Amino acid sequence: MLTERHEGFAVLTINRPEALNALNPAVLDALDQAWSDLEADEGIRVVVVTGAGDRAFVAGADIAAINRIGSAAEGERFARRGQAIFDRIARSRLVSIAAINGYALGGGLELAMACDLRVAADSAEVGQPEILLGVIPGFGGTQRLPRLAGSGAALWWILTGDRVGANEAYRLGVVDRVVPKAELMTVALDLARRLAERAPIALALAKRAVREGLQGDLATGLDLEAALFGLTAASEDAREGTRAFLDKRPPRFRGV
Ligand code: CO8
Repeated sequence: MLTERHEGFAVLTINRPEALNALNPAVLDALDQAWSDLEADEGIRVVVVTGAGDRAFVAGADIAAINRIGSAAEGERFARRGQAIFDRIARSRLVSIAAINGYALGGGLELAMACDLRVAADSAEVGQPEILLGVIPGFGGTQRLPRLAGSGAALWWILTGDRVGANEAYRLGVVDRVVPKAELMTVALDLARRLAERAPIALALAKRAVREGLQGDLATGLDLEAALFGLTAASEDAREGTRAFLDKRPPRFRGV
């Protein structure tokens, strides 16, 4: 795992290019640890997640490790471990951007879908090919893909195992932007930089309102929104943001 810190944001690179960044237990542990370190760093508010090399974001969970699973209980433990790490990313105060630089398959697409925003290179290919190996997605794909693309497209991808190009993934709402491959990191880093300039409390609570709101019914979500709006409105950054607008100057947010 490579972590590169910038002003307000970090770039996390899954670094196992010889296996197209496949997620074995050691890579999952390293991802979990790297995320803990970034969450503990108050200077970091946004994380770009990408894959090393120019071929893959992440080509899935490690197939050799899946082959060694000896029982249903062991398989369930492996699935729960990956789910817990990805869910932590989804619930984190850190806003995450997946920069999909190539294959995002199986656990790789599941990692990208746990992120808040997805920018893909036009040459990227995504999919849930687990069924071709005799298993089903286990790191959240059966749940997050239908939430993004609807049940028809999700079932199509999961039942066929077909790989899909970045533009089709964009059409279905699975990725949010498609850019020429050479521009991918420039676009992702520029987005990270802009988000890191936003009022920190509002940034984290806006993410929470959308993410948690989607878990329940509309009335519960509206209650949550009102409560979180109250917290942002009472912050010093809200005084500063509104005063700066009235004074016709850029705001200076401090995260308080
Ligand atoms: N696991 C382990 N090694 C991999 C993986 C992987 N997922 N993907 C690629 N590699 C390795 C290859 O074995 C190869 O290694 P080596 O050079 O030592 O032979 C190296 O990466 C390069 O790959 P290829 O030679 O295959 O490269 P190609 O350009 O021919 O093909 C593909 C690229 C199409 C991406 C091809 O590598 C491929 O199909 N990979 C597998 C994709 C896949 O099926 N992913 C889903 C895996 S299952 C999963 O993610 C389940 C998640 C939930 C699990 C829940 C717990 C049980």
